Amino acid sequence: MSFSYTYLINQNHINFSKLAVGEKNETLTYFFDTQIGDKYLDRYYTSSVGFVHNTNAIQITSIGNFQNSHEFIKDLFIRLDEIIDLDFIEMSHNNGSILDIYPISFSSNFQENTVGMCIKQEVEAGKWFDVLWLAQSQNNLNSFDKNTIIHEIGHSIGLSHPNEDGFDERWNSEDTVMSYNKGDNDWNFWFSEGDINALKKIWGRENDSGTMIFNKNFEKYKFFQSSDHKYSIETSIGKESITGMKNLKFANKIINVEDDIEGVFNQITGIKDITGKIFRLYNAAFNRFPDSEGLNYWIRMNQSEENTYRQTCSSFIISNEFISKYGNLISNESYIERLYNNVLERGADDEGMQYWLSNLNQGIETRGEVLMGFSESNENIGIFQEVLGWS
Ligand SMILES: [Ca+2]
Ligand SMILES: [Ca+2]
Ligand SMILES: [Ca+2]
Repeated sequence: MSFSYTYLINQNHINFSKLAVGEKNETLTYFFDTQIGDKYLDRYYTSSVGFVHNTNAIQITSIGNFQNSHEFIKDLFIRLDEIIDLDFIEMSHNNGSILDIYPISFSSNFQENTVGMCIKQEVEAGKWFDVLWLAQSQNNLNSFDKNTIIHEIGHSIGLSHPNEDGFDERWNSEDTVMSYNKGDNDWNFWFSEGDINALKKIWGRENDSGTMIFNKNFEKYKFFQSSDHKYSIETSIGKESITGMKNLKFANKIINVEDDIEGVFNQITGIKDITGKIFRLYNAAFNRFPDSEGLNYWIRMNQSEENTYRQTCSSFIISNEFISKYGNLISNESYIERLYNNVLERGADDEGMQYWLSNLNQGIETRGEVLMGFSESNENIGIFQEVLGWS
């Protein structure tokens, strides 16, 4: 069983973090306590009687910037800031900061095995977190300490234990820093892919510069338009809005949202007319979103009647891009399998497979005609309508 970021999502917990940061705000201010010595923390929480304030509720012994833990935390926030839309600013005092971090050697509310704690604090005017973590050794910030820090910070920015059980033996700190189990080799002290996906889901992908960054090649993604002309990209965490963005950066290219996404959707004038048919053919033949220029070229060739739709399909089929997607010498059966995967995004059903296979084997249809059949099937037109935001 593979780990899913959704195991870290608990909406109640997220809501607390979101309210702490503030609606329409994307900056989390944090404070790192460098003042060594004994001190008291107050507790603020809500109960059935309303807001409660317990003065001097927790006694702690602060150890200041233990083994450069302050630098570790600063670097953690700098690195995370670039990835998620939430932004981090350090404050020199804890008056109004959202996250207060205390490196300690003692806390009166810790049990024998407690090494860290993320305490939710709440008054009528707002919410914040106190994070306590207990250094394990006298003379070096080890991987366990770092894991404790990132785990507690993870809580403050909305992550829960995997399915609310940090000890679940199926996962360890390599799957998520929110696990209480060590990794195969060591304690992990950077957010896993699952952690990052959960954080992107909660806070959004960083977009402040007008550019959003995606890990895979452009061709791996699907794009959607909504009925009110908003645009989104489908990623491993679902649909993410790209409306108002300037550029999207992929592993293999940078594309311009206005030219390359809106510019493609704007060429579609109807579901069943030639503009829609050629759009669908791009996905069927190449399994990708059309490029604006290419789409425009083939629409013009058809509208001026220099080319028929059937001839366009033949041109697609002999292109290098088609051959690289489908292979040259594959069996009829594999060809149909790939059409199901690429066009309809599902495996073949028995009845469909038999139908297309017998048409191909008996020479009733060519491979080009089968491609057109898939591209113009009701199922694919349904997918296309969803992509287009038309119903
Ligand atoms: Ca950020
Ligand atoms: Ca931001
Ligand atoms: Ca932003």
